[in-house]
Amino acid sequence: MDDLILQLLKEPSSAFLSGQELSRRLKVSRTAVWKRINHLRNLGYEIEASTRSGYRLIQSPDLLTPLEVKPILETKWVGKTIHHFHTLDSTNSKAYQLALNGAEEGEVVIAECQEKGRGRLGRQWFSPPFLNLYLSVILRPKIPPYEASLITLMAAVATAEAIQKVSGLLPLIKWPNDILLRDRKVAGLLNEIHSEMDRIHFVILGMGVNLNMEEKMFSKEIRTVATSLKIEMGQPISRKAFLQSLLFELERWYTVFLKEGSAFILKSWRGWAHIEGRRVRVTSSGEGIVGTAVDVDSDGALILETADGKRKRIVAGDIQYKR
Ligand code: BT5
Repeated sequence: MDDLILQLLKEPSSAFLSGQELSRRLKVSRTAVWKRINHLRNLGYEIEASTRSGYRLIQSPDLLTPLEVKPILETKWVGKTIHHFHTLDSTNSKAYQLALNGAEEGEVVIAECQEKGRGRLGRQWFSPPFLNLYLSVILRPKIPPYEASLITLMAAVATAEAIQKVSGLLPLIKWPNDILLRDRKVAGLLNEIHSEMDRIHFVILGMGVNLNMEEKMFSKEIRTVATSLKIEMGQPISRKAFLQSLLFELERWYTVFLKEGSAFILKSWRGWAHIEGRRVRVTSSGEGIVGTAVDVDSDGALILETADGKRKRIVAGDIQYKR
């Protein structure tokens, strides 16, 4: 019913809508309308009430509900269905469940807050409410499973591009899934795949982007390695506007990937990552290797040259840049 009330209050013709009119259109009592209006106020909607004229919507909060988001989306199919939650354990887990139950390509899961936001390898993603973006997109690409890591590279390119377009700042992609500003992590990606040997059933593209978090809100452990767009820009940013841009870039780059294949994605990824020739320490399966990054290959693996001149191919791991 909240969605319907907001829809009515947002109609261009409705400066004020009387309690009577609302109760008639919603088929509930005027007391019930009044209760829902109070509930919406608690959610952050500024609604003026006048005994003579009724209710008027003054301002909407920066919530990521379908009602707030869908009218501004510029995509053809990504985000046509948005599953919005106040709190979830993890948007990836929810999207995975929905996909198992037949959810379609392009459906998006958004949470205002995650209680068990997940990073890779059992790590956590700090996800406090109403500040940032935590979302998962369901994709069903018709590609072999070994190409799935290209989807991570594609999503990193789309995220970097959205960040640059919204903020004017120049992010750096750090292999395989971090987006950095001033060498600090502003966004992380967690992609999970459900497949058979030769066929992908679906990919869950999980994205966490720090938008309005302030430095003091980060825990001590990550304060020196994490940042947000607000910290970097010195002003708050509209989560809705960022989401609009992110989903637009994602749809665009995914379409490019399906049409053109990996070459175009890799070229663009290299442009955002500047990894060639950088000295890095790679931690992979508990083992540390130092070397010079040569490139990423067409499967998204990192190619590293060690001091003895040998080349190693690293499929999964974390890197640290060395000076
Ligand atoms: C990632 O893992 O970077 C993937 C993060 C993906 C989060 C999204 S949110 C929506 C979707 N649903 C989920 O449950 N997850 C996805 P990884 O590379 O393992 O990095 C995790 C590490 O980053 C942690 O161990 C911390 O050191 C650091 N970290 C945690 N929270 C952070 C934050 N909000 N901002 C920056 N760094 C953070």
